[in-house]
Amino acid sequence: MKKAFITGITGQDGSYLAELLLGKNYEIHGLIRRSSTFNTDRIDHLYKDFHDPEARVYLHYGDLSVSGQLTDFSYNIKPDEIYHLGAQSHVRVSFDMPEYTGDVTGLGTLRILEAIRKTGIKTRFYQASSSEMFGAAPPLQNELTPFQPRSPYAVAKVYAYYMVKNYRDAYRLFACNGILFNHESPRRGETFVTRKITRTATQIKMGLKDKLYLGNLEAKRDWGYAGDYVEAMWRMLQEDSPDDYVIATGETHSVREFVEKVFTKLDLDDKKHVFIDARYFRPTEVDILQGDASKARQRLGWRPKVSFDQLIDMMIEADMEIAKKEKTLMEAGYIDQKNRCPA
Ligand code: NAP
Ligand code: F7E
Repeated sequence: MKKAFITGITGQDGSYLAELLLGKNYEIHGLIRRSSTFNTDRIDHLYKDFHDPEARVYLHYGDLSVSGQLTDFSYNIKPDEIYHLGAQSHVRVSFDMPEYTGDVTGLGTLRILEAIRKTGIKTRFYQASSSEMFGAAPPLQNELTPFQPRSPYAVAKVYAYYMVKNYRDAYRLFACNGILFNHESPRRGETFVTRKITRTATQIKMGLKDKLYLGNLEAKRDWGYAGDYVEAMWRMLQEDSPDDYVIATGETHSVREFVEKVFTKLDLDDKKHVFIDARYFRPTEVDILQGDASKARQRLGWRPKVSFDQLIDMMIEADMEIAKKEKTLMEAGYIDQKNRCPA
């Protein structure tokens, strides 16, 4: 049985990857942060108490800002594969917390690479690199496109990307950068734009809310489905030699187009419900991302399976179920109208 160590296992990608690896009979170890409320919603369905003979998911408390612990985990677990997905991953928030983002998203990667080097364990390493590194570079972006990062998050990811390359060259680590373009799902965090749209639009449909506040509607993104993208991560680590790969659909759509599609599918008029709030604009924006994943297609045999429209349908369907439950609970007086802090 292969062993995998996943940082960021409680996040969107971590949960889909854990599912995929369990299906391939891996033993899974995940790094989780202590939180004052439960933060394991996305993986609760995979977890079995460690007394259960069928338990194959083990969680370890830790933090990417603490290097000694990461070294201990590497040494004690000796994973065959490490998927490093943990990060402060919100671009807008990275402008509010640039130092923290540099520490967790940038140095966090170095801390794991150092843990591998110092312990000398034989493992394969996946780095969650990002299309945000391309920033202002014109489309179509591929592995040869020079980076032009436009946020503290993107700069931190560029640092991590080059550290991975350096450790691969200097210490012969089997380390890969997956340069993933935006990928979404019903498990996407609610402050990322696609989920914010489907979540609020379905609440509007159920009469729970009336308004959706957004920032820049003209930005364009290459949006894929997270379930498809974690398959690419795994494939990279099964190759004979380590390399870097762009993972994308090759299509680009504006935030406005996403809004219009969602509201039309729900038979709602977006002009009546969608408003612009300057708080959601970024000091520097990435105007357009559109990836060229030819290398991954040819070498890994990877291609996206879920289309843009299917992704939207999937997210609307899941959020409609949540909104219906919320409505029932509200009518029974169990919850009040749900307001969230902005991000
Ligand atoms: P996500 O949902 O925001 O998950 C981030 C994960 O990192 C969570 O499990 C979070 O734990 C954990 N984390 C944050 N700070 C940490 C710290 N200090 N110590 C330990 N763990 C910490 O992100 P995602 O969408 O799954 O993305 C996974 C990775 O891919 C990230 O590195 C992201 O930057 C990168 N990426 C994402 C996309 C995308 O479109 N989704 C595209 C390219 C690259 P909590 O649950 O406790 O917050
Ligand atoms: O923004 C615009 C916003 O926050 C997409 C992360 O997973 O993908 C993600 O980063 C676009 C931007 O994702 C709102 O200005 C308009 O142009 O969903 P997002 P992101 O910034 O592209 C990359 C690849 C990652 O690596 C990151 O970890 O939508 N936008 N109005 C808005 N965005 C948000 N969040 N909220 C709004 O109200």
